[in-house]
This record gives sequence, structure tokens and C-alpha cells, in this order.
Amino acid sequence: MKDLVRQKILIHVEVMDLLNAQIQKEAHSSAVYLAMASWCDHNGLFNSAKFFYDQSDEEREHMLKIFKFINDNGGIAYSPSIDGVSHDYESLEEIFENALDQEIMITKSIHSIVTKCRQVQDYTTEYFLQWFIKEQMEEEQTMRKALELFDLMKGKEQIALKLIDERIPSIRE
Ligand code: OFO
Repeated sequence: MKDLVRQKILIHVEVMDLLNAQIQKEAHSSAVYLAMASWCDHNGLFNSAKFFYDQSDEEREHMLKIFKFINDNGGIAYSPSIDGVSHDYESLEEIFENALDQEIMITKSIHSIVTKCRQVQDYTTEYFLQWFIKEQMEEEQTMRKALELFDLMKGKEQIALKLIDERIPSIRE
């Protein structure tokens, strides 16, 4: 019986460890985005708050996707414990910068699991992770787009400043 169960394990044992570590990272991402949503809520930035609440939900979905994949393929998924979530932010821009860093870290992590899959010929997991590769590409793009908005605003501030400066000579009439 034990042998029969063992035959059902499609995931290489080293890859399974990495997938469990990834569960931890996705859960951590979810918690980090929740903290960001809270900061936005408290600062009256309700659209951004919704963005991060949704992002937090998505990360939990990612975590569950991996969790189910492990269990459905004869492995054992471990429920993650979360700590080290900061709530200290100075600005919305800083939040999006952190969010981009978070996504880049997750992308690298997914890629390194794929590398391991190839080394140990775990093609099942490699195939499963293709969805995550695409997802990470999109999520990094989303965060970069948000940061571009800040750059755009900075540009506008500069233009506004120049306009004010140009008008200064005419205010003493
Ligand atoms: Fe889990 O998708 Fe990004 O981090």
C-alpha cells in the first residue's frame, strides 16, 4: 500500500521543498499587500486600498494553487506561518516601490524552481509553473505602470513650478 501511494508522487522531493517555501512566500506577499491596503485606507487613498486588498486576495489564491498542486500530486503541503510584515510606510510611491521589489523577488523565486525542475527532470511541476511565469510578468508590469504614474506627476510638478516661476515677475503691479 505504501509503495502504491509512493508511486503517485509526481513531484520531485527537492522541488516539493521549494514549492512549500514558495507557499510561504506567496502567503507573506498576501500579508504584505494587506498591510499596504491598510496604510492606503488610513490615508484616504481608497482606490489604492482596493487595489492592494485585491492584490492580497490574488496572492492567497496563488498560495492555494501551489498548495493544492502539491497535495493533488501525492505530496504534503504545509500551512505557512507569517511574520515580519511591516506597516511602516512614508508614501504611496514607497508602497509601490516595495510592491515592485516584492514581485521581482517572487519572479526570481519561481524561475529558480523552474531551474531546479529542469535539473531533476520534474516536467510535471515545470509545466504547472508556466502559469506563474506569465502571472509574474504581468504583475511586475502592473507595478511598473503604477510607478510610471508617479514619474509623470513629478514631471507635471516641475512644469507647474516653471509656470509659477515665469509668472513671478508679473505679480508686483
Ligand atoms: Fe504571487 O503573484 Fe506576484 O507575487
